[in-house]
Amino acid sequence: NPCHNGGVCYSIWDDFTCTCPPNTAGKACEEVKWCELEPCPPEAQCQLVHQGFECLANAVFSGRSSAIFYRSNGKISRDLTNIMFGFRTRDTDVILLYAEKEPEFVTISIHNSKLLFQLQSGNSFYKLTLASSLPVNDGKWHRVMVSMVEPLSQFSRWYIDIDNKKDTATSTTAVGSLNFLREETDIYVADKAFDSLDGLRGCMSTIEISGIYLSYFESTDIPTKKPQEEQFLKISANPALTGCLQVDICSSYPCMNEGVCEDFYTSYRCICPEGWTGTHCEVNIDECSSDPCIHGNCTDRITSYECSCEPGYTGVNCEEDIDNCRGHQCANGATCVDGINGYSCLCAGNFTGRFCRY
Ligand SMILES: [Ca+2]
Ligand SMILES: [Ca+2]
Repeated sequence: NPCHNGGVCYSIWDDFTCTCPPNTAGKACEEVKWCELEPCPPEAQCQLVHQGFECLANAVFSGRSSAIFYRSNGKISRDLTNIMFGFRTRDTDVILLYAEKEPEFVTISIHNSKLLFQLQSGNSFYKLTLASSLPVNDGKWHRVMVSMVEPLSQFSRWYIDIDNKKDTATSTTAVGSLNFLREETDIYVADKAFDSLDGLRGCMSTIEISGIYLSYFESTDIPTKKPQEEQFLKISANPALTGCLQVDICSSYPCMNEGVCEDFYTSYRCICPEGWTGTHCEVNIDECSSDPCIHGNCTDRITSYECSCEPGYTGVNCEEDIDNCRGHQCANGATCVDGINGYSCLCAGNFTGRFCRY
């Protein structure tokens, strides 16, 4: 049966045709549209790879305890000549990726805010170093590719490309490939490799090494067995925490009324100026809620309120009864008696009238 993956074969003249099951394509049903089977966890994105699929997601790291280790499944045969990934952090000195099989090793780190790639491989005792010229720890997503200039050669110069040619560098000397990662070499992602450095606080996308991904998901997370032969396996037991935001959320200014945005990689928070509250500082705090105007109506302002007083009252809170006897008209020794918004005269002797004039 020339039809793969359960396809049904029909003879036609001197040829054949296959009726392919859904999710397969090609003349002999040899191409499986793995991602149409929706094999990945809901938070992941399915990516077709050679003879299989991979589940991609961004992971968030919060220090040493979240480091993840990988190892080749022993069946990787392709040459490993490049590494690609995205990250975002505000760390100035941290290891993003590290692997060693003495004397060969590879390190991708942030050192003094610059991205640093170090590689010693092949039979070369030369340690190749490439660094970015721009700082990369601004908390925004950066895309990194490091690759052999001549991936078909045993030894080659390497180059680094950050943010799609925004920042590039090429080494002057040649070293070997990353093929030592095909053997029993632990690959540490976001680990504290040196005692002086803390673990990564930030996000990393799924790392890709020459088309093979370091998935953040275990095989138990994925009901469909990954069919591709060549794989890096996650060997550390602690689950990766996915859910890092794709974008630098604060750059879209989500906080209103001059609130300050704080970015926690998986979420953000607005620190509101005085007088404002709510998730995005969109709520004007009601300073009238305590009914501060004793004899008047309250109007809410920003960090303040204003009282418009009933006739006869004054003061910030309309608490003061205006002395209406000021300049009173009570005549002939009468005594003025203050009232609300007016006064009366208490006449002396036999005087009468509103103002004791008679
Ligand atoms: Ca207010
Ligand atoms: Ca009065």
